[in-house]
Amino acid sequence: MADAGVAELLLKKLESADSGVDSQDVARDLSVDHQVIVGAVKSLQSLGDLISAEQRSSKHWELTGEGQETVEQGSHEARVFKAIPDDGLPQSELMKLPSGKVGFSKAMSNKWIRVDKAHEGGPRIFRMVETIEDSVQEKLVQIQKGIADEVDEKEKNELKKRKLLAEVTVKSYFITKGPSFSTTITKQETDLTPEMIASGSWKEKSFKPYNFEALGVTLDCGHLHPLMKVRTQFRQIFLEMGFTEMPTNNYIESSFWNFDSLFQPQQHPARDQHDTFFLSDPAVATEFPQDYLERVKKVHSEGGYGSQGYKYDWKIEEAKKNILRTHTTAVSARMLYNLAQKCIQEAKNKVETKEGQPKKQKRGGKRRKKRSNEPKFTPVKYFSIDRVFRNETLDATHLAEFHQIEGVVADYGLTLGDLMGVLHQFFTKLGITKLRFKPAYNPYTEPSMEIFSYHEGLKKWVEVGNSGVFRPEMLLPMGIPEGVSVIAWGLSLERPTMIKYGINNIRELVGHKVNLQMVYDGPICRLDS
Ligand code: FB9
Repeated sequence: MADAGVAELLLKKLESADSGVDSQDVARDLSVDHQVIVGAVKSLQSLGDLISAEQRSSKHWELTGEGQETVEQGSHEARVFKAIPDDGLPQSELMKLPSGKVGFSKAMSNKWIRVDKAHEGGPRIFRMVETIEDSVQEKLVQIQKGIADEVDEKEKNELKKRKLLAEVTVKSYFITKGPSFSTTITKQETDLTPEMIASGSWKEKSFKPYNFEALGVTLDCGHLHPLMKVRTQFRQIFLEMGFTEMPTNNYIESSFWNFDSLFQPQQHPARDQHDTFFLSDPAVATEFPQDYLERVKKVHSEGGYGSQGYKYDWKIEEAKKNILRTHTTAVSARMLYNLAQKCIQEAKNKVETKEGQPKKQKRGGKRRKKRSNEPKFTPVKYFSIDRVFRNETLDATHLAEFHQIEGVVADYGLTLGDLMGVLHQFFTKLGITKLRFKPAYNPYTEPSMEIFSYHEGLKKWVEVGNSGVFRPEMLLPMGIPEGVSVIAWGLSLERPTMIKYGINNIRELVGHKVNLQMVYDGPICRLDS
């Protein structure tokens, strides 16, 4: 039966009803499932005030399957009584009957039967009475006939305990005529067409009210992983701060760029196999800027640029080892080296150009003072967000890899104050305004600071990153001009993502156990709220 037909039948019943009708009664009268009537009620409600419907719930007693069987065959105890002949029945035989176990104990407690344990051949069951009254069956028959009120609550609950009766809650609607009641359903237009406007026919039509609560159609499309959503938000923050993204598409890095170029000594614990993944093939890198490599070797082993160095025998073999990069700071090192080389080359080109040209004399004035051929350094702001790998102890919040977020600013005369300032600006865009800085140590930055933020929810200060000023022993061998300083900071992508999406175990966020529905259902990410 179509819903429209059911809806019209419902209206007809309502018209002839004194006050209202119950949806369960209508379903029974029309021999349809109750949900069909519920659907008709919803569709009539969407048409306006044709009807009013108030949700109701009522309880009634219903026989269970076993209860129905009891009505037909008697209670278990009655069936056991009837199965015992005048000369009795071995107890072992009686227990094999379908109603044996349940019926035996009930018949004993009713004193309908007795056990003769001394009987030859083993315990034997005998009747104790000529006839019985099966009150359980009688009560169930009364309830089935709809005269349940004659059975008191205590008895009903007893039958419920024996799983012969169940109390069923039925939800229904009490339907009454609405202010705009009518037995006919006017088709409601869902579109106002140009033709209606041109002809004026819209004036005689009824339009379906706009449902502002309706959800949009679920698009069958791809879904971004929460990490990628948060990465996009961080990328947006860096871009609006004027930062340029670094090329991080090399997970494999030489130890030279990952450690040596950062003035991290070859005996540093972070460089051993407990903390770093080494490659077996290709095990070593072969191409390095030789002049730069020599300067790095010298600053490690003998010092230089005002530093005493580490005074150890620096080995190229150690620097050549290929690893999975442990931080994206390796990329920052490459970028800063390339930047320095570009400045040096430009300075050379400028000098060569000058040497090839006739010197221009100012009219009448003195010759301009010869500019130094010091490379002219253009300030830069770089960022990176990509995977890094560490041979860490795994736990609920740490895996052997994570995404590092790194910001780098290079300019003349930058100080720790500039670093604090850029950190305040960056974290404010994450909605983090209360920051504290704690002195720390990194091999490649001095001074270094751990960054803490006050977590209103946890009511405590939590670490939100690390930062520092790159050391001269790192920058000067690259060729970064004197006077230029580089400030940088880093944090992870996973930690803010887990906090934003309420994920406690990192394995729910990444890895083979991830519930893809979490990816589908994940809301958009707004870091600032
Ligand atoms: O991300 C971290 N915590 C964090 C970050 C954001 C955040 O956002 C909230 C929603 C608002 C919440 C928490 N941390 C750094 C701190 C801790 O989680 C720490 O236990 C884990 N750290 C990682 C490294 O652990 C092996 C996070 C990761 C980290 C640490 C340091 C750097 C990068 C990532 C760095 C650096 C650096 C320093 C100087 C110069 C250049 C780079």
